[in-house]
Amino acid sequence: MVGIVYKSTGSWYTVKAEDGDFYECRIKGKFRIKGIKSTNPVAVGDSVRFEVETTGDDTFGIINEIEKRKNYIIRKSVNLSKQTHIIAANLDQVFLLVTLNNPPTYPVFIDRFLITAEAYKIPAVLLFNKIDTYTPEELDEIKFMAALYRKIGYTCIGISAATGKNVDKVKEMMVGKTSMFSGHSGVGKSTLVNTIEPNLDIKTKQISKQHLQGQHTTTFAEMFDLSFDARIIDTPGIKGFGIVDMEKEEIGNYFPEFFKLKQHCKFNNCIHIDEPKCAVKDALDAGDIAWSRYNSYLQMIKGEDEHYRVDLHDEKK
Ligand SMILES: Nc1nc2c(ncn2[C@@H]2O[C@H](COP(=O)(O)OP(=O)(O)OP(=O)(O)O)[C@@H](O)[C@H]2O)c(=O)[nH]1
Ligand SMILES: [Mg+2]
Ligand SMILES: [Zn+2]
Repeated sequence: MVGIVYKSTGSWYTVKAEDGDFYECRIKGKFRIKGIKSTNPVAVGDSVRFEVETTGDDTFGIINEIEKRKNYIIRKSVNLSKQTHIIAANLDQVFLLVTLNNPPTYPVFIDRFLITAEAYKIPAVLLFNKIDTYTPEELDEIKFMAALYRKIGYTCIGISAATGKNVDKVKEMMVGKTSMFSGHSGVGKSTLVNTIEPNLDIKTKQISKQHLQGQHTTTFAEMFDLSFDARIIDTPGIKGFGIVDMEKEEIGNYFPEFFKLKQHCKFNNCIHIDEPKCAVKDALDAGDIAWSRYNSYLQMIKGEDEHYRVDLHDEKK
């Protein structure tokens, strides 16, 4: 049988077969995909082949093949670790939820996420959530960030999952597509899914527990069919976003505003650091490229970890 993985707990996979029935599946013993060393060989969104087995009253599936992925979002929990994790596969677009505070989302994290999406040509949208909570000064900061990313070409929308503000705009973008919500824990991913489709009633963080930073409310990625011909993957919050398998020379290609200028650099293999007559550095000096972007770029080139938020709880792998 053929189906799509809707949920993965690491040992069990919920697969929706073509006929619409859901099966709880396991994977065959030593099953591994060639070339990818990830902690999860099968990810939400994967298209799989499986056989149904029945023992006594139990019916379950055995996944024995994964179809080639159109794309996927993969990350390392820290840059130096060899452990990689495929967050989801076969996506039409990804939404990154960003909050200014509670929790803070820093540009370095946003940029690492965007670069990974660019590498697989997955359209990415930034959703600045919780706009109902900001002071006028904070709103200015959000507007500044949104303008910065819009200039590069990313769609940015200020939303409130709590009040529903601009959620219709998000829904419009989702029609006919498989999308994913990503971002730090507590930015409101599950709340937004609930606002979009109230009858799903996904568990979200209770207000009284909001101070417990680093506690993940959503613990496994899960896909939901929505009533308006759309699919959404709700994911657990991520703290850091380690870039996987990118050559130094290639990273600049995934910063669209750098890539556009590359042809004007003196050297065609310019990595925009010490080279003379570098169009990217010139644009930086002229204020046409944001320092925060260049800073993120340098960090990725040097292979440094982003600065993680101080967090007492260990991140879920
Ligand atoms: N004021 C306000 N609160 C919000 C908004 N969106 C989410 N929240 C609150 O933020 C808290 C965290 O929301 P969740 O939806 O659980 O966050 P999450 O991103 O799913 O978190 P994880 O599952 O841990 O990754 C909850 O208490 C929500 O009620 C918003 O737009 N405005
Ligand atoms: Mg959640
Ligand atoms: Zn250059």
